[in-house]
Parts: sequence; C-alpha cells; structure tokens
Amino acid sequence: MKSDLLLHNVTIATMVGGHYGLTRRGAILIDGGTIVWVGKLSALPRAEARETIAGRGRLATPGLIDCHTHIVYGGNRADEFEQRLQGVPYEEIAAQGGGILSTVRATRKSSAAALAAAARPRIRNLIREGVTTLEIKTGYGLNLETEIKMVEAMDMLAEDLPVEISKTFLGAHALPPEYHGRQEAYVSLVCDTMIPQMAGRVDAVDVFCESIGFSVAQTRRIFEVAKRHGLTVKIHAEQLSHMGGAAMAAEMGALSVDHLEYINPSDLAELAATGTVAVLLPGALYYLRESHSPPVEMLRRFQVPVAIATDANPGTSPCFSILTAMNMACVLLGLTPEEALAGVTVHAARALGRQTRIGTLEAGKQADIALWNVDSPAELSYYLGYSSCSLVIKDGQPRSIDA
Ligand code: DI6
Ligand code: FE
Repeated sequence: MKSDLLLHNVTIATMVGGHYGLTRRGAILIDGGTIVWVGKLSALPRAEARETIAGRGRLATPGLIDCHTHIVYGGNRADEFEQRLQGVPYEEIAAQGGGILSTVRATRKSSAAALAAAARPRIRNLIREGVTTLEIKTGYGLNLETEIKMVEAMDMLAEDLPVEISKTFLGAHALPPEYHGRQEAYVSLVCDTMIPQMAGRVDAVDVFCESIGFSVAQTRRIFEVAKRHGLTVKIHAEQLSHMGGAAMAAEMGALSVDHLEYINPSDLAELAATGTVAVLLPGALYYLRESHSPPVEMLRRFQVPVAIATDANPGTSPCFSILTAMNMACVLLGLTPEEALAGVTVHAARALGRQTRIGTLEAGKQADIALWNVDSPAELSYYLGYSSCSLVIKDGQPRSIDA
C-alpha cells in the first residue's frame, strides 16, 4: 500500500463511539491528507511510505476540537475581573455597559489585522495542546461592518495557522448601545440584514438566549431565518437561568446547545430525541464561581452526547487551554477522562456538524492527529497547566507545535 506518511509504533485512541478504543503497538497510514489504514503493527499491510514517524509508543489521538470559542476580540477585561473579585456580579457589570459591551467598543476600534494578531498567540496555545479544529464566534461587533471584520480576522487566522476554523455568526450576543430600548428592531436587523450578508461567510448562527441576552421567541425567529439561508444553528442556553431555549433549539434541529447549567431534566428528553450535542463549558462555570452545575448524570442517563470546550472569551472564560477545560470537566463536573476526551474529539466534531470528516481515527477520516508523551489517555485530563503534546499532524502534514 503506497502512502505519504506512516506513523509507526503508536498507542492509538481511536475514540470511535466515544470510547478510547485503545490499540497498543499500532500504526496509522496516511495518504493525500486522509487516514487510509489504522490497526496493529503486526497487521500493517506492506507499506511504502514516503515518510515514517517513529512513535516510540507515544499516544495518538484525533486532533482535538475546541467547538465553542469567542477567541477573536479587541482589548481585555482585567479591570472587570478586579471588580468581580470585589463582589460586583457579572449581570450588574453588563447592565452598567461593561461586560460584553466593553469588548464591543474595543473590537469596533480594531482592524481585522489587529484582531487576528491578538488572537494568533491564543490559538497557538491551543495548537500546542493538540487542537486542529476550532470554532470561533462573532458577536463583539453587533453591527454588520464589525461582524464582517471579525469574520475577516478568522479567515486571516485560518490562512496562516495549521488549524481548521468553523465560523459562527453571533450577532444576537447583546443589544448594541445604539439600539437601547429597541430590542425587536435589533432582532430585525439581525434577521433582515445581517444573516443574508453572513450566509456564505459563516457556517452557523448562534444566539445568547438569556435574560441579559435574547428571549426564546426572538431566538426562534433568528433561527428560522438562519435555516432559510442554509445555515446550521446553535445556542447559548440556560447558563445563568432557565429560559427553555435548549429544548426549543433541539426541536429546531440545532447542532448543539451550550452551557446548560440550569437545564431541566424535562428538557433532556428533547435533546436525546434529536441527537443534539450538549456542550459544557466548565471554564465559565469556574470563572463565574457558578453554583449550579450542568446535570451530568442525567445527560448520561439520556445518552446525550457531551462535548467540552473552552468558551475562550475575555469576560467569563479567558481560558485558551483545552486541556484545562478537560481537567475542569473532570474535577468540577464529574466527567471521566474518557468522557472528557470524547468531548473534545468525536462529540465536538458532531457539535460542528463535521463528524463524518473529523473527530475519530478511522480509515477515511481527515488525517488530523495529535501525538502525546504519555502512557495512558487519562493523563490528558490529569495534568493542570501542562501539555504533553509533542506533535500535531494537520491534513496529513506533520507540524511543529511551536510554529
Ligand atoms: N456566554 C458567555 O459565557 C460569553 N458569551 C456568552 O454568550 C461571555 C462573553 C463575554 O462576557 O464577553
Ligand atoms: Fe460562549
């Protein structure tokens, strides 16, 4: 069998079906950016590879997927962090024009190139932790011009970093100050002007469905327009209170419903019935010292696929570490390390609608692979502030992770 690249003598965690699926003394053959064979070294077909990488027993996993980030933004919110430590709640800071709106002001002032330059080192940090795909949301522009500028920054990043970017339009993230008291008018702008312009530039539409964001009815209206433009939908739901957005979104065929700290057991049947992915964001829960946790045991019982993401953003989760999110998912939410790894591979791929192409190590999948200096896959969730990733392969190309 002819191939471009042979990964020789690796322990393989395929993550097929959400399980490690471990093969020790394994091999992976890659050709034309695609995995063409995975299995035991002893069963390796007579292979003529142009290049061989000696795995020396290292662990190979699917390239990790951070399926929920707001990593492109202007400025930072360290001042607000100080305020919150003095006891001012997030909702109150938001009501005073801080919070998301302070990032909106900074993002409107930045050029696309400046936004990309600020995000590049944050994304490099994710790449050093084995990330090969990440989702990035707009939502700090809240006008057409700046929302498009954020997408342009994402395109620049996708151009020069070895990472695939899934782009989500989050125009309904907050009410821009110029629409104060005119929320329906802003929702009309999102539906009638922004979404038609964004179709073709982004993959999905997201809404912050929350008392400080948008109502369930407004979210439904936005989703209907998004779907008419051929875009998939996802939602920030039940993060700070129970609004019922998650069940509504699942019913409308959302790829994922994200946060879910306040979701009700009765909503979970809807998720289970539709195969919607629950994306848990333990970085935000940690950072806001949220007392409610998403109901992990119930999610298991309903067999809802659970993904884990950083929620990288300047306000509620300034976390550019997927491994930290995995550790927090285990320590704070009670996931097993196997569930945490499934949450950043196979289930995260599904949250982006890319499960036929990425998220597992199988013949026919895109060759996005991370190699780790560990003995067991549980070590990926075990360390805090340490990446054991030694090599990333993106589209079949070995990439220096310091690049
Ligand atoms: N939920 C979040 O956790 C972030 N956005 C959202 O809808 C917070 C964004 C921010 O505070 O800048
Ligand atoms: Fe978010």
